[in-house]
This record gives sequence, structure tokens and C-alpha cells, in this order.
Amino acid sequence: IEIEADLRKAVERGELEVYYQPQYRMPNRELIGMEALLRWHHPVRGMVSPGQFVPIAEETGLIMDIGRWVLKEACRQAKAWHEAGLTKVPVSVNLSTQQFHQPDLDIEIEQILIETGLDPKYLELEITESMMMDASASIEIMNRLKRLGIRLSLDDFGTGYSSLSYLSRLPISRLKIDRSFVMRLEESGTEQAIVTTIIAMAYSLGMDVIAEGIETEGQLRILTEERCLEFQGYYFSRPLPPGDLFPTDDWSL
Ligand code: G
Ligand code: G
Ligand code: MN
Ligand code: NA
Repeated sequence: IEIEADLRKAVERGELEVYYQPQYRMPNRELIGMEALLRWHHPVRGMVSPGQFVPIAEETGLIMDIGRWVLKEACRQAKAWHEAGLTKVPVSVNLSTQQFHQPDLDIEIEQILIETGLDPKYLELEITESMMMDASASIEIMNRLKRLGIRLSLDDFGTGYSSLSYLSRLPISRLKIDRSFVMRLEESGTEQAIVTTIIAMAYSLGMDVIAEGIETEGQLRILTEERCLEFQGYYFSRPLPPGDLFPTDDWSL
């Protein structure tokens, strides 16, 4: 279809842009990271959400070029922030399923880190349980990525089927509690029980845990009571273009 042909040209035409959503640690609201989120400014359709075009990019294989572009752009941006003295936090990049299974992904990322001069400890890759069809093959991929010195997090956590014993074998630094649980936290005891369990799981495995999709004070309060310390969501900040994250007259963010 038409959108596919357009997507093919989007990278070359410079229609893709990376927005960044800040991540904070409470109680001091310390900035601890930035999630890179892809945006497509289509010349006719306007802003197209990655929820719409990432699946098309996956089907057509275009995700390989786009994914590589996002990785490089995010690493370049993180390095630029560090050098400008604006902030020195890691950038988190969402991987697609195809990228995760790309045989030379570790080599490609190593090259991007060298080219951009970003210290590997400032790159985090977000992967999801749904990418891990074959358990031992997935652990092998993750171990190869970890050897680069980068961090791995498990995105959309709680929506998959990972057992505690499987999780304990993964070289993962952080669980990201899926937004769907946070969304219903104030109405549903079930969701409260789920997040309580996820937080306890993370800590018992020596992992950090971040809640995403925080929109209200109430959600923040409940999660804080459950000892969650890290947060991301509209309550704090929407994903923003780099120029809006650090306005030159306000470095405090
Ligand atoms: O930003 P938004 O809520 O519209 O993102 C929708 C979906 O697209 C989310 O699942 C998010 O993880 C995914 N997404 C955003 N940016 C990227 C990206 O650079 N690569 C991949 N593979 N997925 C992304
Ligand atoms: O799949 P992933 O977790 O990467 O998706 C992140 C998506 O969630 C991004 O598209 C981002 O724009 C969106 N997002 C981030 N914070 C919030 C929020 O507080 N509320 C809602 N509804 N969406 C959010
Ligand atoms: Mn994510
Ligand atoms: Na998520």
C-alpha cells in the first residue's frame, strides 16, 4: 500500500524524528534516563504514530534501516547532551522483534557506539517478552548484547508469560511495568496486586523497576507505597523533541 512506499522514503527525506520521554527517580525527582520514541511527520497524513507504522515496517523489513537509524540518532543525541553538560543519563531505545533476532545486532551496535563516541553504559535497549520465542536462543542474544557493556530492560512487563525462574536467567537490569496496569491502578484491586507482585519480583531478582504511563498523583502515590521508585509518564512529561526538553533558559528541566 501507499503508506509502505512513503515509509520507504521517510528516512531519506528526513521525516522521521526521535522524541524523548524523561524518566525520574523519586522522592527527589532526579532525572535518570530518557526513552527514545520514534515519530513520523508524514507530509500529508501529519503525525503518524509508531503504533501504526512500526508493524508495517516490521512486515516489510524496513524496520532494519529505521531501527538502525533510531539507535544511531539516540546515541548521537545522548552524547551531545553529555558534551553540552545538560544531563548525563542513559538513553533507552525500543528494539523491534526483527532487530532482536538480527544475527549481527551486537556488532552493529558496537559500531554505532564507536561512531558516536557514546560510553556503552549510557545505552539501554528495551526488549519485550513477546520477542523471546525460544528461551535459550533469547538468553544467548541478550548475553551477547550485555557483553558490549550496555543495559537491557524488559518493556511492557506483566503482559507476557515469563516465569520467575526464566526471568532469573536473563541479564536484565530493569523491569518496566506496563502502562495497562498503571492505568487501572486506582479502580482495581487486581491491578494493585499485580504491580505489588511485579515490584517484589524485580527486587528479589536484584533488578530495578520503573512504572510507565503515570498520569495521576493517585497512581504515583499507590506505586510509591508499593516501593516503586522510578517513573515515566505524562504526569511528569510527555515525549518531547530534543529542543523542547532543554530550553536554553531553563536547564533544570
Ligand atoms: O510513542 P508511542 O506511544 O506512540 O509508541 C507506540 C509504540 O511504538 C510503543 O509500543 C513503542 O514501544 C513503539 N516504538 C516507539 N518508538 C520505537 C522505535 O524506535 N522502535 C520500535 N521498534 N518501536 C518503537
Ligand atoms: O511500548 P512502550 O512502552 O515503549 O510504549 C511507550 C508509549 O507510551 C509511547 O508511545 C509513549 O508515547 C506512550 N506514553 C508514555 N507515557 C504515557 C502516559 O502517561 N499515558 C499514555 N496514555 N501514554 C504514554
Ligand atoms: Mn518502551
Ligand atoms: Na511499555
